[in-house]
Amino acid sequence: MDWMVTSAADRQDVRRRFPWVKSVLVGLDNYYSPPLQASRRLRFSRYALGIDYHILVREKLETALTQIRNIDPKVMGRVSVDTGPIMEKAYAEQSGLGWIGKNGVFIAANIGSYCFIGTILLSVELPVTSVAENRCGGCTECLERCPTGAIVAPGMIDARRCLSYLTVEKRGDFSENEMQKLSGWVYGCDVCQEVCPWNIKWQQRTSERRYIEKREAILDYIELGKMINMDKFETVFVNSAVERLKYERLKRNVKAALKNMPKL
Ligand code: B12
Repeated sequence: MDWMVTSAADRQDVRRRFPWVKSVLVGLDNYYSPPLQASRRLRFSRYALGIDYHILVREKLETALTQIRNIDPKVMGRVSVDTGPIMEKAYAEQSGLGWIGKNGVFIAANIGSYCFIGTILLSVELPVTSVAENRCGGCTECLERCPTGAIVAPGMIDARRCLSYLTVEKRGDFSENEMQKLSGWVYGCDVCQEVCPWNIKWQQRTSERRYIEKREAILDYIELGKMINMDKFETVFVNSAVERLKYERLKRNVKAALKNMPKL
């Protein structure tokens, strides 16, 4: 993830790359789905149980941008979801829709943190919104329950230790220590969100069926354990965020997780 360093300056001020920007519109999309029945040994993050959010959030924001342009065709705009030089959580926090939690994830008021963030950069001045109150207070559930202690300080993540980084971004083999900490997770990790009292209070099943349309297929697939195969990988994960991981790395994750399953 060297790009985080190389693009750091651009990330701090989007006008470096897009000098015409006057406002950033933030869009949130709920992707929450209830946990699955306990019989499932291996865990898979909720954010990747359906069609890739890069596709769906962009689709919705492009529609919004078209509507903005119908109102004023002179408006310049650009949609960005995840991959642009934009600190999406920072803009979400500036938008007043919620706050960045101690788990380092943006918690939207009345929705929780199971929401994707997308932005529309605009060449028009929009009314400035005020930052919402940070409501984490004295709670430290996420810091205490993170399986690898990756939340090194409130809101500060040592990404190298985060199971999401290890299962999604890390290339090559896991160290013995990393394998022992997988706790059954084979793609992403939701622990710091599952233990969050605000999620327990606000989480609601997404109305966007496409975010969970692959749920059963994905879980049947990973439950094959060592028997997972390449052909089925392509069928199950087509158009999902997992495609980028490729079969070999998912197989690495499943084998490592099975070898170090937490004792029930
Ligand atoms: C790199 C990345 C990761 C890395 C590193 C995570 C991290 N915390 O840095 C890894 C692979 C570990 C990861 C994991 C996950 N990710 Co991720 N990730 C990103 C990505 C692409 C960039 C984040 C980044 O720049 N990090 C670098 C640090 C330094 O910046 P930061 O995280 O934004 O936080 C700093 C700034 O916000 C800054 N800040 C705050 N206010 C202000 C104001 C100003 C003016 C400035 C300059 C700075 C600033 O302070 C923060 C601390 O330094 C974003 C998409 C995006 N473009 O933002 C998605 C994103 C943050 N990820 C997302 C998700 C869903 C996850 C996971 C939950 C997935 C999963 N279940 O496995 C986990 C959660 C891990 C965690 N607890 O944070 C969502 C979060 C949605 C939400 N509700 O917040 C995003 C927004 C993608 C999206 N488009 O929806 N992710």
